[in-house]
Amino acid sequence: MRLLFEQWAFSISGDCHSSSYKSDKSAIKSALSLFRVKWKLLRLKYEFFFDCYYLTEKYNASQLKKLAAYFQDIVPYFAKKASKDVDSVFLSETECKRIPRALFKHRLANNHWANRKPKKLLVVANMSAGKSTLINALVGYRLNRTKTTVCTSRICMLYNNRYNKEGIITHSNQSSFHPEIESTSSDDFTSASLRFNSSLNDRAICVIDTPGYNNVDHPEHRKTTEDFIKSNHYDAILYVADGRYMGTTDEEILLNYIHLNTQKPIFFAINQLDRMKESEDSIKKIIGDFKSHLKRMKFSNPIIVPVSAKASLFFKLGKNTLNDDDRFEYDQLSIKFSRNYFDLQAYISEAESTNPLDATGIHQLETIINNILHL
Ligand SMILES: Nc1nc2c(ncn2[C@@H]2O[C@H](COP(=O)(O)OP(=O)(O)OP(=O)(O)O)[C@@H](O)[C@H]2O)c(=O)[nH]1
Ligand SMILES: [Mg+2]
Repeated sequence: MRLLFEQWAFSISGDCHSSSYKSDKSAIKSALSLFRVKWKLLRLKYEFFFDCYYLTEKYNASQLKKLAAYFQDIVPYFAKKASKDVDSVFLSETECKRIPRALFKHRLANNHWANRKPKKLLVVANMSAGKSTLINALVGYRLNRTKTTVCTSRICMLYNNRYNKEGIITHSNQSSFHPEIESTSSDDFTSASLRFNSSLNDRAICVIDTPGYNNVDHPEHRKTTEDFIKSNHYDAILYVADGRYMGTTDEEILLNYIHLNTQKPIFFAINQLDRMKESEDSIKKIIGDFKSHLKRMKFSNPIIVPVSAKASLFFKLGKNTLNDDDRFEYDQLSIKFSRNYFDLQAYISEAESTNPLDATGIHQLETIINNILHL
C-alpha cells in the first residue's frame, strides 16, 4: 500500500525521490498535502482516500475496518475529517455532501462494472482460418500475431476494459501498462485488457484466441484447444471456417469434437470471403452449403455470419495506420466492399450496408455475439 500511495503522490507531484519518505505517516502526509509546485491547495484529500479504499476493497476487503482505524491514527489533522467521511462511504454506504459528487458517481459505475463477470467467447478453428485476425478485427487493434504460416501457439485472453480509454494492461508473469496498444503483441502476454474499438466496448466481455487445431507439426496445439473446449471456462464458442476450404475432413473432425465435448452455445463465422470472385463463387451458396453440412452434423439451426476479418480490421484501423503493402490492399478492399456482391451482411439480413465496414459483416457479428452471450 505504501508503495501505491507513493506512486499516487508522485503522479501528482512529479517528485521521484521515493526513498525520502521515512514512514507511512510522512508518505501519506506528503500525498495529501503535497509540496506541489504552484499548487498547494489541499483539494485531493477525498480522491486520495477513495483510491486507498478502492485498492483495499479490491485486494483485501476484510481489512477495510482496519484501514479506517489506521487512517484515524495516522493521517494529519487537516485530513482527519475527509478520512472519516470516506470511511462512512465504504463501510456503511453513507453519502456526505463534502465529498465531490464525481467520486460517488465513479464509485457507482465502478461497482456496477465490477459486479458484472465478463462473459467469455472462445474462438476456435483449424490453422490459418483467420481466428487471430478476426479477434483483432473485433477488438480493433493488431494484437494477435497473424501470418500465413502457423502462429498462435497458446491460449490468449483479451478483456474489454470499459474505463481505460487508452493503452493496454498485459499480464504474463507480471502485469504492465503500455500506453501504445499496438506496441505489444499477444506473444508477450497470456491475457490483457484494453478498451475494444467495437460496438462491444461497453460490455463485460473477454475474447479467447486458441491455436490452430489441425497442426500436425505441433500436436500440443490440438491438445491445448481440446483442453480448453472441455474445460467449460467460457460461455460460447465462435467457430471460424475458412470460406475457401469448407467441408474438409479436418473441419469435420474439429466440429465433431466440439459437438461431443461442449454444451455451450456455438455459432459460426465464414471468413476470408473477400477472396471470392463474383464470376466463380456464389457466397449465398457457400453459406447455404455450410448450413446443410452443419445440420447434417446435428447442429440444429446454426447461426452463420459471413465476414472478412482482414477488411474489417483494415477499415477499423484506417488507411493512415497501414504500411505501403497494406494500403494497396486497403484500396482494393474498399472498392470490393462497395459492391453489392461483397455486402456480406445483406446475405443474412434485410439490412443493406451503407459503408464498407458494415459490408464486411463485423458489426453483424458483434450484434450476434452480444445476443448470444446476453451481454
Ligand atoms: N484476405 C483475407 N485474409 C485473411 C483474412 N483473415 C485472415 N487472413 C489471413 O490469413 C492468414 C492467417 O490468419 P490468422 O489470423 O493468423 O489465422 P489463425 O486462424 O489465427 O491461424 P493459426 O493461429 O495459425 O491457427 C494471415 O495471413 C491473415 O492475414 C480475411 O478475412 N481475408
Ligand atoms: Mg492465430
